[in-house]
Amino acid sequence: MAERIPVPAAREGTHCTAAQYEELYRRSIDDPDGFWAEEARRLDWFTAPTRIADWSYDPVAIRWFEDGVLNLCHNCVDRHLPERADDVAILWEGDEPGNVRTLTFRELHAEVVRMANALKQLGASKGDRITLYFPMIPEAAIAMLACARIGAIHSVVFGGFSPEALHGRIVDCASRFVITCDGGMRGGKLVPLKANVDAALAEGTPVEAVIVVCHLGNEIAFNPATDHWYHEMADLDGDCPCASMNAEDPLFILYTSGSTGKPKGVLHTTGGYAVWAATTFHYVFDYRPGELFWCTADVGWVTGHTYVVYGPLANGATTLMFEGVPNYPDSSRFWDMVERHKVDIFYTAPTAIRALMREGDGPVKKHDRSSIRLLGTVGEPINPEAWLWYWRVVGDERCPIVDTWWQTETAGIMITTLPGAHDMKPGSAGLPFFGVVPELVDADGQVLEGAASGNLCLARSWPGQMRTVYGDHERFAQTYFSAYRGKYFTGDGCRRDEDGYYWITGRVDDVLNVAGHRLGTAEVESALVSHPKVAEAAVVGYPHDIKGQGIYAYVTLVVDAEPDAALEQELRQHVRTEISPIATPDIIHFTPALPKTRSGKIMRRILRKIAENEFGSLGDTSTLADPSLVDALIEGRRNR
Ligand code: 6R9
Repeated sequence: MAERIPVPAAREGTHCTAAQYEELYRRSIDDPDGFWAEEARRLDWFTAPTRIADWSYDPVAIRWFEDGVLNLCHNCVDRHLPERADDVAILWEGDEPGNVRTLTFRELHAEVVRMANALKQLGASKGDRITLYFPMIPEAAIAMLACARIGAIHSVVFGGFSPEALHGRIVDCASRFVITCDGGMRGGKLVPLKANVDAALAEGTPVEAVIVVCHLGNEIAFNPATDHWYHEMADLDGDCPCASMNAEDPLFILYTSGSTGKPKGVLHTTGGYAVWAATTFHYVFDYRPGELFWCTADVGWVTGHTYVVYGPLANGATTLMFEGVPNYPDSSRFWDMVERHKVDIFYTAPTAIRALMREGDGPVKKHDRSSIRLLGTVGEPINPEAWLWYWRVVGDERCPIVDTWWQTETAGIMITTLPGAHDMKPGSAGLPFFGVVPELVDADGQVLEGAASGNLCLARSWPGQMRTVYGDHERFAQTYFSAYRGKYFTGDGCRRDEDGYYWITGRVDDVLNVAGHRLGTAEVESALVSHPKVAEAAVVGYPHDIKGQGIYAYVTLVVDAEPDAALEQELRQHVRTEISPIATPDIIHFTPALPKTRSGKIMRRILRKIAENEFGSLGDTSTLADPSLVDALIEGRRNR
């Protein structure tokens, strides 16, 4: 029996007790239209929707609230002005401790209007794709909200991605505009964002104008043909009304890795995304006015979109944005900030918890954490040891923990316990959120009942579901709806226990989850083979203490290339510049050949097992063209 930890007593007036969850969940399933029409009222609509759900998974067409009209920027900013203009909307802390800036809703409104006017002045309008490339500074959120305000579609590219990766994303959605800043700081090191944009544009893009925010004042190259210093743009203060957006008008594109090919542009639309972000934030974090919410994710990931920016602000919450990293200047940084700012709700990733756990209890205990009321995790499965450390040491066995399972594709939280409602099981995400119908399916597509393990599918649409892959609806249908007809397939394996709790076991496709970052093995492979000395590469994941999964690359070289330490270093560096430091292989294993079937298919199953040090369970190797290769690969693994 897995450990079961009773949830600490709910506070007075909690948004959802166990009994209310049962009732609301039932209603969300029996009467989805009624349920979501009601939840949609947490937003301000210019025209309230009367048509609620309209979707089909075969053929794939998904629409929610389709006759509703709204603007998400209005919902995150303007509508809070009558009641909380002077409340803090964004509390920012820079890389250096104590470098703090606050923006009230009034100030945020003024900033968003300025940025929206800047976009309009340069000719951007409704439906334009605008690429944002930022460190974690308020201007990232301001730029997102400004796009939403004028109806432009933002595509935020993580500031840690290379010029090469940025270039691919700009071209894929044909962005005519980029908003960035001179540079950012992470852990005392400068990230040259503007220089990266320059390098991306040098390869040829449709970009006509780049707005450059001055953040650090570092030296940058300035191209008068395209670049506009934001602080030098004139006439930005006039009013800028919020565009009327149909619920199904696109809100943003966010690129994410899949099992094949280049990253896909996940497209979310305005109404469904807004309802999902606002509703999940309200229930899962049980937010009350005046509380300080801190999600440590970067805005370059979906977690940053939904729980740094849109979810909190749509609820009128104060959101904390942090530019730096958990171990700078030392590994007590998170807890130092919790103490100084009196954080109420703290939401982070298992990889950060594991890294901090390794530093011992000291850095945590020396700071007062009594302000924390609720803890959360997201991004990858959390191992029970890390969960228990989070519970005992960080939360003093006082704060509920929500382990929230969801994906870029889902917009927001899908499986979680609710604080005040559900007992917790370390390592299990818990129960489905309202309207979510998980199904476990075996390899033959058979739906499994009761306690079982299988591939995790979702049987019904929910408002926050992605609508398409930008520019490639066929790929959308193929990727998510072809494995099991009539169901959305998540790509995750999962177990359901006797209490109906879900335990995500990780990806069952060729997607890696490295320190909570999604990466396709195919992406890392194509970066490796783009190096002139590499003939072939096969990349798999292997268990890594801190990162959850590490990257293991098997590489064959062209004739004359020497498999030495210098080349290993060179290949690592090559992947960093092609994709990002987060994609750097942990282990490079040079081999004269890759194990293949007689028909020439790489046998990844065997490579995975060897990388995992599971030599006893390689399964059938008799179909290999050269079975003797396996012994050599095992020998090579042992020496690493
Ligand atoms: C939000 C986000 C999605 C993949 C997902 C799964 C893994 C996320 C998890 C989790 C176990 C959790 N994942 N949360 N696994 N427990 N609480 O991370 O989106 O970057 O698209 O990744 O992350 O494998 O399929 P994204």
